[in-house]
Amino acid sequence: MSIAAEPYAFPFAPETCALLVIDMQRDFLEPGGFGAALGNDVSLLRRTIAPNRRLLDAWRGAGLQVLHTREGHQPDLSDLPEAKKTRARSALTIGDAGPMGRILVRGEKGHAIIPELAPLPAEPVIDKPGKGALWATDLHATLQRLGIRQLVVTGVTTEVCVHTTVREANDRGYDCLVPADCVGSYFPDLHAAALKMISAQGGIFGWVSHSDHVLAALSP
Ligand code: TIU
Repeated sequence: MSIAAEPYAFPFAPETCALLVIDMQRDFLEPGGFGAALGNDVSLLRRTIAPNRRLLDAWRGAGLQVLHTREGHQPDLSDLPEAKKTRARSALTIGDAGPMGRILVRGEKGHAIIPELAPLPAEPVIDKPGKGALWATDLHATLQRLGIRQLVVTGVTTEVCVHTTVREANDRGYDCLVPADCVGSYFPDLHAAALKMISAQGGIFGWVSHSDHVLAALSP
């Protein structure tokens, strides 16, 4: 079975392929959240909700593995390196009081996954302190235990947490497919460049496709 993709068809093996939904959190996506408070146009991210919802429904319907991630830190910020705190500084920074609680702190309202894409009880939710989902988490061990070798990676933002995760996963031997309509960025030029980087050079980090092609492969 294959999925139409760039730079060439993705050799889809459903039983060993997981859907990994990155950081679809209220603070990044909701009009009253952290991203919006910084002046970002959250509609650029919100356009990914409907295609993610369709993909999630089909993926669950096919009985395949789903995992979710959330970016965030312990309330005492003991897992927040000074480098990340400094680099993320804007009008608000990690740990500050934001419109939906403390920014990127676990347990706060803004840290939660948006209700439209709420995880089911059986779906692992990986809390990650970094941009990549494989650093300082048990995601790699979890995927190994589940027998997963391929990832369909969706979520936000394309050039930050999605990209870092795809790079980390590719280096660990996972084949990664990114459906372009299911990932989003506040910066359209960076989104486009990030997608090109994944499939360039013969697919140096992975494959880029569209959710329609993934759905077609899932339909009976
Ligand atoms: N999830 C994620 O991408 N976190 C970010 O901080 N993204 C930005 O684009 N800043």
